[in-house]
This record gives sequence, C-alpha cells and structure tokens, in this order.
Amino acid sequence: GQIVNLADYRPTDFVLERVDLTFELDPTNTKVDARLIFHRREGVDAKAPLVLDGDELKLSGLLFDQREVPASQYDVTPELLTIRDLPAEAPFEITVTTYINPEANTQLMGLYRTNGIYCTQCEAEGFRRITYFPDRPDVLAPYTITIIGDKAANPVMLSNGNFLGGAGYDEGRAFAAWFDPHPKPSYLFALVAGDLGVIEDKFVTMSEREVTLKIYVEHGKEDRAAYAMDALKRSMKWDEERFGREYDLDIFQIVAVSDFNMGAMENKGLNVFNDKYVLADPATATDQDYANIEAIIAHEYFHNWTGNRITCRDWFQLCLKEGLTVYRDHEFSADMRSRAVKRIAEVRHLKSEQFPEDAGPLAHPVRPTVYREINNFYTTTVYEKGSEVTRMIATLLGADGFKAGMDLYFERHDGDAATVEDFVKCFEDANGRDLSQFSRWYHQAGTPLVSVSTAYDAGTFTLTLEQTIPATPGQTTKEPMHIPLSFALILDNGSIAEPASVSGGEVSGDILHLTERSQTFVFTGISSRPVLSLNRSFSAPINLAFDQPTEDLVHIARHDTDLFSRWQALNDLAVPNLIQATSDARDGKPVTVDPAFIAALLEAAADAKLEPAFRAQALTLPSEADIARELGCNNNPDAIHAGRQAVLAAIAEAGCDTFLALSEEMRVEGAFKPDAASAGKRSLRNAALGYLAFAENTPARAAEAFAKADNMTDLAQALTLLTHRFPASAEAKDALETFAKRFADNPLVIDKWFLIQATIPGEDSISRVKTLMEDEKFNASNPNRVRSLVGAFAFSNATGFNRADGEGYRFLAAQILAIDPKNPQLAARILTSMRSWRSLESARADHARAALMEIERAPQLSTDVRDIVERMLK
Ligand code: HT7
Ligand code: ZN
Repeated sequence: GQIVNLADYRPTDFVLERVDLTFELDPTNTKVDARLIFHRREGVDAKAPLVLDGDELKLSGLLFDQREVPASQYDVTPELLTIRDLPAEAPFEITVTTYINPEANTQLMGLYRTNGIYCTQCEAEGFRRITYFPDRPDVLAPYTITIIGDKAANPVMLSNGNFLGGAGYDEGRAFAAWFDPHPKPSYLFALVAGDLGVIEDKFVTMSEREVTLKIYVEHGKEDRAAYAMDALKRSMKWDEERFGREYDLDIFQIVAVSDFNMGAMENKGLNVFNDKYVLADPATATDQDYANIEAIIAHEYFHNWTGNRITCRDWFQLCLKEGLTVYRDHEFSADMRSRAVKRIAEVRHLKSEQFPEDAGPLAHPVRPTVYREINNFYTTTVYEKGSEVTRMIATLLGADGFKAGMDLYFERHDGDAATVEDFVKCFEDANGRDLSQFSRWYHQAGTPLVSVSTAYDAGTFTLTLEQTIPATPGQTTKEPMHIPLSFALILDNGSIAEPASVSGGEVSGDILHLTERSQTFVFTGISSRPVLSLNRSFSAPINLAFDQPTEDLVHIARHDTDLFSRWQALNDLAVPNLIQATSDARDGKPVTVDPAFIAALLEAAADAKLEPAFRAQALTLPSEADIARELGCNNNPDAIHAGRQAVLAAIAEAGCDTFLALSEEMRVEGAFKPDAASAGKRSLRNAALGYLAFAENTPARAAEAFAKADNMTDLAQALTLLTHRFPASAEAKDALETFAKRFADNPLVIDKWFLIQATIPGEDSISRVKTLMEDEKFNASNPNRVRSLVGAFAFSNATGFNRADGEGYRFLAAQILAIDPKNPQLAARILTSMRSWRSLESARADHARAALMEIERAPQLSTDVRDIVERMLK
C-alpha cells in the first residue's frame, strides 16, 4: 500500500532481454520456473542490485547462469527479491523457481482455477503473484512458454503467441509450448489450461495472411459462442479499414471463464473473457447482452494495437490504452449500429457513471499523478472520459487530421511503452497544432460547467460563454480548458442559419472553440431570432447551465438535424419537470407535468420517420440517479422516486393511445435476430408496455407479454415490469418462479433474476436481497453473482439502498467486510456505489458516514478497500 507518484518514474536498472517460463500444473502446487535474461542498462551503477517484485510468493530456487545463488547474495520477502553482485555489462541468466496454489487464489489475480480451468489475470500487477519479476509495463520481452500438465485433465493448454508444439510428456502428462515474438510487458501474459470446448474459424488479413480464430468455452456451450466469433471477424476487418491495423500472429484465441473480476482481458493473442461477454443465444441473451458482446470483443481485439503493440510506460498512462480503445470500440459500434442511438447511450452512461465520479470524493484526472492502489484506477474517468478526450481530439482536427495523428502514433511508437505526452505530440506534429491548452483535459479533474447567455438584436446574435471547473480532491484552482462546442443556429423554419460573419473567437465549421474563462461570440447576418443548439453530439463532456425556454427546446427536439441534440432537448425538457415533481412529492403536493413537455415526448414517440431505437430512448426519462445529480445536494431518494413515478404516470395517461398503437406496430415477427433494427423495435415496444402498465394499472398486459415472450429481451423486460410495478401481485410471483425454474441451470440468466429482484424499489428490498443470498443458486465467491445481487442493489436501487434508517449502508458495509478478505478488487469496486454519499440529505448522509467509518475501523482491510474508504471520507 505505498503511495506511487508519477514524478518518481525512472526506467529499470536492468533490461530484460528474454523470458522463458515453464509451468508444471497442479491444482494446489504449480511449479513455475522463470528463466530471465537481463543486462545492466548503460550508465547504471555497477553495484545496483536487481530488484524483482513478488506478491505472496515463496522462493524455492534461485540460479545465476544455472548455478545456485548463495544466500549471501540475495534478500527475499514475499514481496521482493533483491539480488546483488551481478555483472556490470554482460547479459546473464537468472532462474527463479516458485510454487503457487491456483486453487486457493480467490483474488482472481495471478494464476487461479475456475470451474476446473487454470486461468491467469495479470493486469495490472498479477504477474508478480506467479513469479518474482520486474512487473511493470515498461519492461518488454519476447516470451517462450512451456506448460506441462495432466493429459486427461488438460487437453487444452494455451499461452500467448504462436503454437510451437506439444505432445505426450511422460506417463500421464502432456506438454505444450508457445512463443510470442512480440515484446510485451508481463501484464499481457496469459495461460489457460483445462478441458474446454472450442469453435474455430479463420480470417484472411489485408495482406492475405490466414489467421486461425478459436473461441474456447465450457463443453456444451459452443453454440452460444457464434455471435462472439462473428463480432471478432467484423472487428478485425473494421480495424483494417478504419485504422489500417492488421493482426500480427498466426492465431487469435479467446477463452470464456465464469469467474472473472472485470469484463475481459486483452492478453496478447489470448484474450480471456468473463463468459457473460461471450455467450449468447436468443433464449438466454438480451439485445443489450448482444451489444455488449460486440463492443467488448471489439475493445479487447483493438487493444492488440492500442495497448499491446504500443503499451503504457507506467500505470499513470492507463488512459493511453483504455481511453483510446474505448473511443475505438465506440466508433466500431456506431458503424455497426445506429450512430445517433449509440451516442445517446454513451452519453447516458457517461453522465450516470463518470459525472458523479468527477463530482465526488473519488474524482481524479484522466491521467492521474498519484495512486495508492492501481486496481482502483480502472475507472470510468480513465475509460469513458478518456474516450471523450480522444473524441475531442478528432473533433478539433477533423477526420483527416485525426487519422494523420493516429498513423504517426502507430509508426513512431510501435513497440514502445509510451506516455500521454507522446500520444498528444503525434497529433501536434502531424497537424502543426499546439495542443498544450487542450492537454488540460488529461490533467484537470472535474466536469467543466459552461454557462450560456444569448441575445438577439437586428440581425446580430450574441453568445456569451463562461467556463468554470469545480474544485476536486487535491486540485483547488483550475486553468481554462479548450472546449470544442458543436453548435447550430436553428431558424423558425427549421433550417440552419449561415452567419455573414463571426467574431469573438475561433469558429471552424460548426465548432466553436471556447478557450477563455469568458468569451463572447457575435454572429451577424441572422435573419430572425435563432434557437441555439449547443454541444451537439455531446462534442465536449461538460455540463451546460443554459436556461433555454421550453419553446426553444421543443423547436430543437423537432428540427435539429443532429439526432443526439433532439434527444438532449427532450431530456432538458424532462429535467425541470422531474425536479418539480421531486419537490412536490417531498411536500406531499400533487405532481403536475408541463403539457408542452408531454406533447414533445409523444410527438417523438409517434414519429414514424424516426428510427424506433431513437424513439425508445426519447421515452426513457432521466433515471433517479440522473435526477439526483441534477439536484446536486440534499437528496431524498424516496421523493425522487415518487416524483418520477408520478411523471411517468402523467405521460402514460396522456399517451395511452400512442402506447397502445406502438405495442402492436412494434411487434417483431419471425425468428429472433440480434441486429440493431430488430432490437430497436423491441425496445420501443417494451417502452410502450412500460407506460401502459402505468396507464392501466394492472399486471395483466405485462403477464401476457411474459407468457408470450420468445426471446430473453422481451422476457426479462416483462419480468422487470411485473416485479417492479406490481411486486405484490400473484403474476409477479408466478413469473419469478417460472423464470427461475426455466433457467436454473444457466447462472448467467439467473444473474438477471437476481438483478431484477435486487432492484425492486422500496424498503423491503434489503430483506429480499438477504433472502436471495441464501438461495442455493447464489455463490458468494463468483463475482458475477455478487455484482448481480449486492452490486445491483447498491448501485441501482436508490430507494432500497438509501433507506432512511441507514440499514442499506450498514448492510453494504457488512458485505464489503465479508467480500474483502476473498476478493479485495471486487469489494473495493462495489464500495464505490457510495461515492455520492455527501449529496444525500443530512440524516441519510450521517448514516452513510457511520457505515463508511465502520469499514475504515476494521482491523484487516485490503489496500484496495482502505484506499477507497479513506478517499471517500476525506
Ligand atoms: N485491460 C483490462 C483491464 C482488466 C483488469 C484490470 C484489473 C484487474 C482485473 C482486470 N481484468 C481486466 C480490460 C480492458 O480494459 O480491456
Ligand atoms: Zn481496455
């Protein structure tokens, strides 16, 4: 748990030339021999020792050039191996032998066993749990791997790179050898062994090389990997066409495992996936599952260039691979599906996850300068805000300028462990631009707030923008950012004005560059008062303070050529209604909703010229968490919930006919297809059914939808509707039973059953969650199960979790303390559900603080949980 500072970075004293690993697999006692060739870096003191990282390791042998190293020449602890008196110049070989216990590895970092399969997770610092090693991303070498294991138990033995060979070894054992010629850091190492089923395909690259593609899953699940394979081939093709990136080994393999801390891992040539993001068929996967699989398969594949060929110099540079790769997977999904709908989903996610992080105690820059536990920095700020920063570079430079910068990055840094500065420099050099002010996006935390005021007089439109960036932990003063704002001045007839002149700052095409704290832009030659549409397509990840009249928002919702902005305008119309409803609900007053807002919403919902997926997004009101964020402080989740329900009911009543019509028109006939168009129709139909449940106030229609559903999307939606709207009904109870029985043997589907129940609003939910934790289908050591039940309750059940008596927080504290000894990463992540506790009204905030302090006081906390809890209480 040492604090690590970016300013302390320096290269290693020794250069690693080659790595040769031999694993003799045993469930509880695997032997690892690591032969490492080093030489002392030029200019390094001849006395400097070689220092290798470890984590809970026990050294059982140490050789120097094949001879035992005398005890006097080294010091060893479970965390560090220090070897002295090594050659000044010549390369030398160190062989380290360790024994590790994969079966006992519940942290799921290093080498562990899941359902009888050996599997590794090395990012960020898991390799040091396998052997003593310079376990940092700037130490790159080619690896040769030999795996020896019981023949019957391990018909599959995989590692990175190309297959060298394998055969029987002795009586009951076999071996397999792999060689990865591409120098890589240890965090990209992977080993998988066991008895797995496989599907196989091939891909012919742009230079006509044939690449073997394999996806390994548990036996019997092969059919459910077909969509993942299809997504992989489309990703490979897209990266060639869009970024000119070709795959670089003879084989690319994916393994799906059921115990995994995150979504997936981009190990070179051997990606390991949480099976949730590989397995899909119509009966068990929702449209969202299919979209997630497509996006994550693409994301991990794209890492082959952005992350693997060019890796990070140190973990402070994490956004260099993650932010960029998220941007790439977003663009891929936008090309595969509807760009506008994809953008809406991205912005919803960014605002509901990243904005609260940036506004709370865990706020940090996209490129942090200090950390205590790197596992806690795989955050939505590094990933999603990092992606937005990359997107802004593309916006600033245009498609060609962005491509020129990316091409230079691949050319200049292939094989490097690079920094954010290296990355930005490529765009500067390729475009002759100075991006130093823009780079503040990497260094300053907090979501900028841009205040807007406008005036129109005699053909001249004046726009004054003012930016402020809130103080964040460790950063009290901020410099103005370079904020690229896409805009349009929309005239009465819906056309976009073309000003005769613009002054007050740089405006290029439809991008307005806000670079000062305050700036006034003046547009002349505007024939009538225009409606300003600002931050179109969410060109910058900011908050806007813009008191736009209802009729202007309605005008944008009707006319903007940017579909995203039409959705944004509907959202902006919804927010004041939801805020007013919250306050009315809190005061026990009846809730009223502006008819102009309802009319605009229903107009979009019924507009057949708009794609169904967009119309479904329009009908999805800001979430309770969104309303809490808009309110900012003194939040009462019960009032937010009650107010939002009342607004839904008002829309339902006014739109009953529209919803009835949609529930018929949007039926998807024929065999299930997971494509975006079919998914869009299903989502619009399900949104309509949701409103009808309000309008009719009986579970009958949802029960019928449940009974007739022929795919998991419709089935899970109907189950959610029944249980969330009519929790006490016989229909809800029956549906839960039917669902559990039908899918009892499919844990990934049972996760949906857990999640749906964990998110039923109201104060009974804690006891429901406690009961479900006793269910035989629950397994406290499987991260997916824990996330679906405990995680969903804490993150997505605002009324249940934030119970006024504080019971939700105390329950979570107890869960965190129970999970932490087994899996600290999982515990720390679930604890971040409390990141906005200070914005609660005071009685709840007091309970939340007390629960956090209870965690903080626990005698045995992991570094992961201690880091989060202490930052949250600071
Ligand atoms: N790069 C991968 C991150 C990841 C990870 C990090 C810490 C602990 C476990 C982990 N599993 C995967 C995933 C990605 O962003 O592609
Ligand atoms: Zn990633």
